[in-house]
Amino acid sequence: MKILAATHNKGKMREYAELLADLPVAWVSLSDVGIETDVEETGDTFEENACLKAATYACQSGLLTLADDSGLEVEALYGAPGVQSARYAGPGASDEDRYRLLLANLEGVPDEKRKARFVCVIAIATPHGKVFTAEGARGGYIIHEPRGEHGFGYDPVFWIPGYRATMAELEPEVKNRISHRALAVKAIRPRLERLVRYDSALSLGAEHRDEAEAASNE
Ligand code: ITT
Repeated sequence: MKILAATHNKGKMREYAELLADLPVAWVSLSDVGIETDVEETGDTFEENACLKAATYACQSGLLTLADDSGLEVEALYGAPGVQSARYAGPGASDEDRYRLLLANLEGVPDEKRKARFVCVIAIATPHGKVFTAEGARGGYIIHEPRGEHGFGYDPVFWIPGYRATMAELEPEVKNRISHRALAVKAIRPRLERLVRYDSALSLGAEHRDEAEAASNE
C-alpha cells in the first residue's frame, strides 16, 4: 500500500520517515507523484490548514494522504508566529531568517516571559473525502541565541527545561520521542493502522469488503 507524505518541508519529511518506519506501507513524496504545486494555507487554525492540505493532495493523487500544519506559538507575542510560522519573515526567507526575526521581536523580554509551545496537527485524508486529525504540543521557552545543529525551523531557539537543551541540541531519536510531531503521530497511529488494515482487506477482493468497512469504522 502507498501513502503520500504530503509536505514540501524536508525536515518534516525526514521525521515522518523515522516516526512511521515500522508501518507496512510504501511512503511516497509529492515529487514522487508529480505534484509541484503548493496548497494555499487560508485557514485560521492549524487544524483547518492540515485538513486543507491533506484533502487537496489526496484528491490530486488518489492516495491515502498524511499532511501536517505545525508551528510555534509564543506567549509574549500573543501566539505569533502561530499558523504564520513558515511565512513569518516573508517569501524566500530561510529558517535562520525566521528565528532571527523572532529573537529580534522578543528583544528585552525577560526569560520568564519567553514561554512558547510547538504545535502539530496531523490530518489523514482518504481519496474519497474522509479526513481524520490529531494534535500534539510541546512546551518550552525561547532563548536569546541559537544553539544546536539538529532538527530544522525554530528548533535552535526552543529551550526544553526538562532536557536542559534546545530542540536542535537533542539527538533526532530523542526529538522523535518528545516532540509535538511525535505526540501527534502517537495520537493518530491507531487510526492510521486501521486505515492500512482496511486497504489490505480491500486488496484481497470484493468478498472482504465487510471486513474492510469494519476495520475503517472501528
Ligand atoms: P508543508 O506545508 O509543505 O508541510 P511548511 O514548512 O510550509 O511545509 P507549515 O506550513 O506547517 O509547513 O509550517 C510549519 C513551520 O513551523 C515550519 O516551516 C517551521 O518553521 C516551523 N516548524 C514546524 N515544526 C517544527 C519543528 O519540529 N521544529 C522547528 N520548527 C518547526
